[in-house]
This record gives sequence, structure tokens and C-alpha cells, in this order.
Amino acid sequence: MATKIIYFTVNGRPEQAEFPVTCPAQDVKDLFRSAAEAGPHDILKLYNPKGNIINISPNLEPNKPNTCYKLEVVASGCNSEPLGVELAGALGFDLSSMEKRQWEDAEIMVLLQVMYTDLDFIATYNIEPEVLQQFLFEVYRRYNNIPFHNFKHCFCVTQMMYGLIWLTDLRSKMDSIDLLIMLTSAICHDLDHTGYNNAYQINARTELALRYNDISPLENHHCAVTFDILEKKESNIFRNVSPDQYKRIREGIIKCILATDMTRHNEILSKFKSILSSFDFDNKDHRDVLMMILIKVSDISNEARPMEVAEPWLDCLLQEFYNQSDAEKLEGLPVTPFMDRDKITKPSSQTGFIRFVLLPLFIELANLFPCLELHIIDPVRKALDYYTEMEKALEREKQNRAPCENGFKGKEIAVGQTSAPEASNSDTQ
Ligand code: 0WF
Ligand code: ZN
Repeated sequence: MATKIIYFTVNGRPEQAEFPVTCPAQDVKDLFRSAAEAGPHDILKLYNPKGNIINISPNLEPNKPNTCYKLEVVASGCNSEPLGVELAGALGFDLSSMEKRQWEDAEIMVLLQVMYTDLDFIATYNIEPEVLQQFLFEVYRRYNNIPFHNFKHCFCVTQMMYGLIWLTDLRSKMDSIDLLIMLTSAICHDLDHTGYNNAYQINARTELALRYNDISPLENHHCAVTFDILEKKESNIFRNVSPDQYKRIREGIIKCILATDMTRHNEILSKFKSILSSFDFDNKDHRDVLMMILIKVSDISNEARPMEVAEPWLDCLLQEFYNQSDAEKLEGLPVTPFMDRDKITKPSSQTGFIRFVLLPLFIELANLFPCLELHIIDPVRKALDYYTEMEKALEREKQNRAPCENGFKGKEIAVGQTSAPEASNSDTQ
């Protein structure tokens, strides 16, 4: 029976699939699914060397290893990750019935509404429920369906901000309007994120980079989209506040969202450290820096969550990073080193990030609010131990593996085969 051999990579690993030319389409799809170790609900995308998506079917154009296709898994799990039991607890829900439950987008919008109510924003700023719902729906619509910077990330960041406000008893220390600014900024901070970071925007000379002259193109865009939503009467949750209050809210949201650009990390952290010993809640400059620190902490705080919540989020982030570095390679752009699937591993990227970014930031915040040690520093230290162990195990595994020199290093998978023999090198040299 005539067969076709298709060469492709999945997660950078070379694979080859062989199937009869008369093979049913579903079998071919299943074959690629098993090569990608994808689950039944994951979406598979196959790209040709030009970067165009092509159909996975028996009619696939046969190729050679040097013109191989690229198979990508869009893990549907990334966007339906359980958000964690602690979230339900923070909102006062019955944990026993909610454990392991996945949160749907509509439910998340209700949870966000509950946060506005709990913090008394509805009553204080005369926010009509329909306007809040419309605002949240517009926000939801303008988060993209990408692995990490999606609506659920927006929710996690907002939930962390909400948790921090309560844990630190900020209601007794700051004006309610500052809390409104922080919660709304958290909700809007990544609106219309495309999955490609500022370095990519600048190097690829995207519309955003051109529009914002290479200055925090993404964060400027997230802000602009926020105020686009707020320009519409039906979704303007601030439509009943005074002009002075609106001015303060707009200035505050812009400050908070722009602070999430990680290239400003050292600048903002240094400012915070310099005022810490004399921190004064009555000083507006001090409060502004604290607000920026709080949104930054919320934004990058996944590792403070239970491991079973944090690790899938890291997988989603790496998926988004790898997508970017693949695009950079295809487009001949500089490859962002910490996104390069050939250079980094999950534990190596995380140990550095925890040691040099997360812990130094969280420790400074805990200097102002010692009660946070237990909630954000202890779990992050545990995560550091976990990834350090994983890094060592990977290193040991690498040393034990026989070096595989030249040639096609992947395994061959064929319809009906349960184990995969090593492929011959003949076609790859
Ligand atoms: C994978 C790692 C990383 N890990 C996280 O937990 C996390 C949360 N947010 N982010 C994270 N990145 C980023 C999303 C957009 C901005 C922040 N990254 C960070 C990088 C790999 O590695 C380092 C390590 C040390 C210093 C700087 C980057
Ligand atoms: Zn974010």
C-alpha cells in the first residue's frame, strides 16, 4: 500500500509520521495528536515552512526533514485552568463544593462584580449594575484567546490585588478611590495583549511600536483600550463620578498599567526601597509608588499560588514565549533569550526569575506589610525549592543520556504502531 511520510517538529523535537495515502482524515489527525502528546480537547495547528497554517489531512504535501512542518498544540487547558481553592475562599464561597472546579468566563465576571460590591465601590461611586456588567463584558471581549495573557490571567491578577487589599487592611490606610484605581487597573492591565512582548513589537516594527515610539508599546495600548471602553456611556463605570475624581482615576490607572512594563522593574523597586524606611500613607508620592508595586506583585504572583495552580500557568506562559521565539526565528528577528525553547528549560527559567525578580520584590513589600510573609513569600520559597530540585533532576537525566550526535534525532510514529522505533538517518544528511 502506498504511504506518505511527513516530517515535522513538535516542541522543537523532530518527528515523522507515516500513513497510507487512503488513510481516513481522522486517523491522520489522531496520529499528529499522539505525536504531540495532546489531549482530546487540545487544538493542533500545523504550519508549513512559510509559517502558513495547513490542514492536517491525508492530502498533506509530502516533505523532507529539511523542509519540515511545525506542529503546535494550543493547550485548551491553559484557558480553563482551575484558579485555585484559595480564590473561592477569599470570596467567601463554600470551598467543599468548589474544589477542583473550573471557572467559566461568565462566572468570573460575576466574581469581579462581587469584588466591586465588597469593596463598596458600587455604592460609593454610584456604579449601575448594568454598566458594570457591560464594562466587564467589554473587558472580557478584548482579552485575546492566547495561552497566557488572556481573560483568566486578568482575573488572577485582579483576585491577587483584591486579596492583598484585604490582607494588608488597605481600606483603613488609603482612600477608596486609590483602591478603585488599583482593582480596575488590574482588570484592564493586559487588554488586547497579542502574545508578543515589547521586544518583539519593537524589533518587528509593529503598528503598536510605531504608534508609541517604542515606549512601552503594549502597556500604552492596554491603557488606550481601557479608556476606549470607558469612553462609551454604556460601559463607563465612572460615569457618575465628578470631573476631578475622573481626572484622578484616569491618571492613576495610566500610572498603574504603565508600571507593569517589566523593563521598568528596577526603577520602580529602587524607588520603593528608597522610601520604605520613612513610608507615609499621607504622602501621595509614596502611595503612588506603593500602588505600582502592588499591581506589579499581583501581575507576576502566580508562584505564590498553590503549586497545582501555579505550574500549569507557567506551562501556558512558556507556550506563549515559545510561540514568540518561533516567530522571531521565522521572521529573522533577534530571538529573546529567555523565550528560546532551545536554550531554556522550565526550571532554569523559573529559578532565576524567583531568585532575582520575585523574592526581592515580595520581600520589600513584606517589609511594609509583615503579614504578607506567610501568604506570598513562603509559597514562593517552596516553589524555588521545587524548581531547583527539578533543575537538578533534569541535569542528572541529561548526563545519563547517551549523546545523540548527527542526524534525525526524533522518533517515527506510524498509524497502528504502539511503540516508536528510531528513525533512519538517511534522509537527514
Ligand atoms: C518564565 C519566567 C516567568 N515566570 C513567571 O512566573 C512569570 C510571571 N510573569 N512573568 C513570568 N515570567 C512574565 C510575564 C510577562 C512579564 C513577566 N520568565 C522570566 C524570564 C523567564 O526569566 C528571567 C529570569 C531572571 C530575570 C529576568 C527574566
Ligand atoms: Zn499581566
